[in-house]
Amino acid sequence: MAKRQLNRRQNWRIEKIQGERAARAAKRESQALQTLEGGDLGPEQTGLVIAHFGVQVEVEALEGEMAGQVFRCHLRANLPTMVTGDRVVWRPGNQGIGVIVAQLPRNTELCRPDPRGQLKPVAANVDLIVIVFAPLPEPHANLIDRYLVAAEHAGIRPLLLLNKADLIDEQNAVALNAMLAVYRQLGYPLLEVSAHQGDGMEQLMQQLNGHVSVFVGQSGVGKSSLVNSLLPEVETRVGPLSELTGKGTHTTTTARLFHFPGGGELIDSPGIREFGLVHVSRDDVEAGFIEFHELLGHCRFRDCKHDREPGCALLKALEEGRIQPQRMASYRHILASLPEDEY
Ligand SMILES: Nc1nc2c(ncn2[C@@H]2O[C@H](COP(=O)(O)OP(=O)(O)OP(=O)(O)O)[C@@H](O)[C@H]2O)c(=O)[nH]1
Ligand SMILES: [Mg+2]
Ligand SMILES: [Zn+2]
Repeated sequence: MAKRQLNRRQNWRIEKIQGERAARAAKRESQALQTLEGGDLGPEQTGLVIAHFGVQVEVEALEGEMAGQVFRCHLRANLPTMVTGDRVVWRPGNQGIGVIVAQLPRNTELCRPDPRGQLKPVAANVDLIVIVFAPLPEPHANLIDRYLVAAEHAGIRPLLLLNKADLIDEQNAVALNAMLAVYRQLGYPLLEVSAHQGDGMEQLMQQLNGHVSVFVGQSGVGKSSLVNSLLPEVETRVGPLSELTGKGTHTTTTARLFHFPGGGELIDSPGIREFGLVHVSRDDVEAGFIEFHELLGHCRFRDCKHDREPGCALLKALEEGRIQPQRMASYRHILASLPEDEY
């Protein structure tokens, strides 16, 4: 009991300190904004958010003589949260600083829950989600399936990318190939590359050319290494795997957008520990499993939970091998993790 009270008091203190810190940052921000607004601001123009840091974002000018230049921008009050890939209306100020006046509508929005389970957009206006995995850190099919559900939900095309092909060996090949076979059979585009040795990188480049893509996946799979290999003039930070756990060490901390010389953009995003899907419904999850599409609506009971109901079209397909056991397990795992009311 005493311990719990102490924890509550500690929590309260932490929240108080964090609240004060946020208030101070907001005050500094509004003072900076006032100074800027009081000075000479250039005309309103469109820009592209290429990275964001707490309350400030980096905007690339898209128009006029300043096109291509990057400005650190403050946000006018009451604007929604900006993410990498957002198009905005902004006004340049002095010394590479500017003010964002408005956010332009997004075509697409890739979201994921933050550690508190609140839904946060991570990238805007992308048309290709590149789901990166590798022999090491050990890949999880369930995480890939979660990304596939999120991609379907957001209406964004997925591409599966196995990086570190140079690390495929006798020990991991069987399990890896079995996993790849599952996705090939489902018809998902899949590439095997090595950022280090260059294998497959040209095909990857072809797939990305002209698109706005975002690299997602566990920490340590080599997303930033792929960026460095695709765009040699970019030198984004790469970090080793933990010797203790074999997992990534969360090197990239903010999503950042890069341009391809021939057109198209690429967003490198921070790796994640796990990808909860709290914002989707049971229907959304089912819609994210493409092999279910032709079966849904064919169960005997309209509210079938595909658990052990008689006359279930999904269970029958599972028995007949038209649904792969790994995918059914993944589906159940995702459903079990949704909040109660969705389940
Ligand atoms: N063997 C091998 N190692 C690679 C390859 N690509 C990346 N790595 C290594 O994998 C580790 C992690 O690479 P990063 O590029 O930092 O991974 P990341 O996905 O960006 O990680 P986060 O930023 O933490 O999400 C580094 O030690 C890289 O050198 C590859 O093709 N082959
Ligand atoms: Mg990285
Ligand atoms: Zn059913």
